[in-house]
Amino acid sequence: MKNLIMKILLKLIIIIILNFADGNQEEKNCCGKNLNRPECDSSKNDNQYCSREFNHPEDYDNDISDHLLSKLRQSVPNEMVKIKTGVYFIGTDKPVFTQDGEGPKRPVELNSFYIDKYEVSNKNFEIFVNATGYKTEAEKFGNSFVFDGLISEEIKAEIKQAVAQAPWWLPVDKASWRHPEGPDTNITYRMDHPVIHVSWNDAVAYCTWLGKRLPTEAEWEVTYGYKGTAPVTAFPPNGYGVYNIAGNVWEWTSDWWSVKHTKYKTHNSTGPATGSDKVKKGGSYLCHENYCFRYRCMARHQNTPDTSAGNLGFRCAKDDI
Ligand SMILES: *[C@@H]1O[C@H](CO)[C@@H](O)[C@H](O)[C@H]1NC(C)=O
Ligand SMILES: *[C@@H]1O[C@H](CO)[C@@H](O)[C@H](O)[C@H]1NC(C)=O
Ligand SMILES: *[C@@H]1O[C@H](CO)[C@@H](O)[C@H](O)[C@H]1NC(C)=O
Ligand SMILES: [Ca+2]
Repeated sequence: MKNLIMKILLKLIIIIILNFADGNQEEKNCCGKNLNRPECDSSKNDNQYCSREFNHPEDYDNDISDHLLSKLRQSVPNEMVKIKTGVYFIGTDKPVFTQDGEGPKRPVELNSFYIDKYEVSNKNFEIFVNATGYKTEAEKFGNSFVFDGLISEEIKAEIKQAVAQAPWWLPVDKASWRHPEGPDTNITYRMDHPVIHVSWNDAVAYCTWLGKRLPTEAEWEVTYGYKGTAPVTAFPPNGYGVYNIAGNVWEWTSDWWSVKHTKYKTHNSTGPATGSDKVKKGGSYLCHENYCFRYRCMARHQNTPDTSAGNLGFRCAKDDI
């Protein structure tokens, strides 16, 4: 009898622990995990994986003239919004996810800058790829993370390498910006959708090609432009005329990830000098108040610079135009 009660109690405790662990897991999964990319081996002279250097747009031997190149560059609409010089507050003293380093609320002095009105679209990314022959890291490494619910049964059956810690994000072979849910899918009817499956390195390459850069985390947060709950279903522009800054897709920023911030005023804060992960902001279409409440201004998450996923894109910024 005593034994039975002990057994039942033990089972209960295990169930409680598992549930708790699951809850935590869920929080993490919604934001995506890092892809385990092979190390770059410079001794092998195999540039394939030394992507950042290899992919530098200027290093591409393309047979189109400078004139055509600059014409192509100009065909990407330069729709940017100016954010004024000023002292702004970023972060929050009421974090929802303390472990993400959402706090504290702190002043940051920013010089004026310009930021893209829209997330970079498939169409504009294609102009860049057409001009430079650029290959994204997902294409080079041969896979990218796709949300479980979007994968066809055929492809799911092929996936053997289930990711134990992130069952909802599966590395799908040949998934890329052109094939967002795997090789049997395409972007034909999604040219005005945000480009996805682009790594931080890919994002930097695109912005650089246009003479732009990624926004810093501080710039991104200031652009968000208002405090409070973000719209869930509709995505009207915010007060600055910037679209989908919250939600739709997560957006890469130039900052390295850290969860420790000074509470004192910084100038043009660019984040820590080094790190292993880059900050992404804004949450995605998969976020929801009850599940992954990260489509908030101060919400942040991280990925290694060579990771890509179906809910992660970017927009560019610039000091001056
Ligand atoms: C890219 O090049 C392809 C092939 O020439 C062309 O069909 C497509 O329209 C181009 N894309 C853009 C956005 O200009
Ligand atoms: C692209 O996908 C659509 C379905 O979304 C399909 O009708 C079309 O045939 C595909 N195009 C190509 C070139 O595979
Ligand atoms: C911020 O950066 C700009 C250049 O981007 C520089 O001119 C300015 O002095 C910096 N401001 C501060 C307060 O550090
Ligand atoms: Ca967004």
